[in-house]
Amino acid sequence: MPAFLVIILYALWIFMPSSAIPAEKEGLFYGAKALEPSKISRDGAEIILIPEGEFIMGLAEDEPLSEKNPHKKIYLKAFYIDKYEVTNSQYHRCVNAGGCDEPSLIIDYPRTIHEDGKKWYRDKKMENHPVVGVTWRQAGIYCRWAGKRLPLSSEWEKAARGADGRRFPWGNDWVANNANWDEGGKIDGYKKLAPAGSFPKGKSPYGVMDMAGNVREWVDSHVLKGGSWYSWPVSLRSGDPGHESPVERDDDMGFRCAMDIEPSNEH
Ligand SMILES: [Ca+2]
Ligand SMILES: [Ca+2]
Repeated sequence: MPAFLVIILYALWIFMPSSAIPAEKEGLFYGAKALEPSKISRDGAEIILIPEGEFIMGLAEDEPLSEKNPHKKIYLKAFYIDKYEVTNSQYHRCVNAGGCDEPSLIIDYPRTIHEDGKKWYRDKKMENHPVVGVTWRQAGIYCRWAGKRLPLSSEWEKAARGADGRRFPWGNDWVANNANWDEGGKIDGYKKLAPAGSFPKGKSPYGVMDMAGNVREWVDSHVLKGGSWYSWPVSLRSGDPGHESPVERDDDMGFRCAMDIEPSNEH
């Protein structure tokens, strides 16, 4: 099928209504141990518990290209994940502590998010914006510095969409102002990056923010998930397998970290 037809099919499909979502049943236990639903990790970031259990990963039968990535049930142990995308101020602290290299962008890049492509992440006005211009390796280094790690693709997807196979973090139907995507700023209010957590109505069933849009996020497998301020809705679907980028870093590429329930460095 020609590429433009695939794009048109995607565009039509995204606006189709869909069926209701059943309630989910999961426990907040790890073995017999009750777990805190959220807490603060070493870098000061709030982390949210994603409970043990199965979830539906991938694309439903009626979604384009689902034959390559069909719905399947995946079991995951409980884990924690950052509530928000890692911000410039968080990343800056790691740089100042000598744990991380500075992020970087090409100054004259046409989409650049700041007039000074080198210093955007030091701008006070952008402290709470997600850090961008970080490679997969830099993202992993930050997470380890913070006592965490990059999420598995499956963990990221469960944290985004819950257990019930919904298309978006908030439900099955596309809602144009629940996320920061590429609409020119007139619908969601942001032409480029938004501060982390700007879309509370777009939160996931566990309360994780910006799992659709704003920055697409590195996961453990070198893939970027969730789409960005530069993406169309189809890429903001939680079950979209995501894409390896042809470039190592960009102004819409960021990340968040995950953490095991019992970190190996705790004794
Ligand atoms: Ca936008
Ligand atoms: Ca995101």
